[in-house]
Amino acid sequence: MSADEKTKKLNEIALQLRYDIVEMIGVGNAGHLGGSSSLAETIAVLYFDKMNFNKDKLKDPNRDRLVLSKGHAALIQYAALCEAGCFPREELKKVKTLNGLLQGHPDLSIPGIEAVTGSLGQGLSISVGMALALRLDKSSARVYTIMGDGEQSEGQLWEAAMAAVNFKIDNLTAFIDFNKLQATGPTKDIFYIPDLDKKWDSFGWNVIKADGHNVDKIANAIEEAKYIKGKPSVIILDTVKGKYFSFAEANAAYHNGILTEETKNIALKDLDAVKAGA
Ligand SMILES: Cc1ncc(C[n+]2csc(CCOP(=O)(O)OP(=O)(O)O)c2C)c(N)n1
Repeated sequence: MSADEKTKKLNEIALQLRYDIVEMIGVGNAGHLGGSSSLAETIAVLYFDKMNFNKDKLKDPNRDRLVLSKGHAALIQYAALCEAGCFPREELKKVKTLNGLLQGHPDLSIPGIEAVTGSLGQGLSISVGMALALRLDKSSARVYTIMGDGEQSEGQLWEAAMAAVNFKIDNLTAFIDFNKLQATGPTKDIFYIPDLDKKWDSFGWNVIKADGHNVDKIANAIEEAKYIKGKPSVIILDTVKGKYFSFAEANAAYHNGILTEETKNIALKDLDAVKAGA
């Protein structure tokens, strides 16, 4: 496959993941549209290009692990696991129902999920433990962790950040979904952490910045991180919360907003327009 074909394919997958998110939320239900769609390109690149991930080898000791520390954005991970064939499509219609496989936050009962998350701040600690264990096993597998920018106010995360540097962990790549919003408004108005890049740098991490909606830039950043030895890397993704949904872009109301018949139709039209322009 040529580089251009790969870019096109990954953009198509990212778009499909957004269609899946809309399908999962449905009408009359709340769902994390904003923080899921800001990650569509990153999740597409990880599962469908960069990670050693095979739906038929979910317990392979050498598989790469993805820990979604911002577990409330589970819909984007469910969409990718579904597109990869980990469970039937019918499950998408049963999200958050009593008999459904897919619950509001990632759970180990779901094929392909590596960690239970949702209580913000914990994913990096889990990932540091995983990365250390893989190193002890002399495995070539990598651990990927996705955090939110609002999540950066969680203290446990900084403890894990220091531990990762102390243990010279270089089989771990973290991401920050820098979409500038959290649940109820702008991150800077709720808990302002200026110079996120300098903070991570001062903690001893290799810091990379990337356009979080450009699949090539994301892929390059992931590749660059792989070759940094003796310390972990963090990729700060410049993203838009609610990307491609006209009513939800940069709108905190759609952190976990309800879709009506009308907004669902607008959402589908927005995605159709992206598809037509692609
Ligand atoms: C420990 C903890 N405190 C509070 C919450 C409730 N909560 C869920 S999402 C969220 C906002 C997270 O913001 P951010 O990390 O920026 O996520 P994004 O905007 O990318 O969805 C909060 C406070 C939680 N899940 N865990």
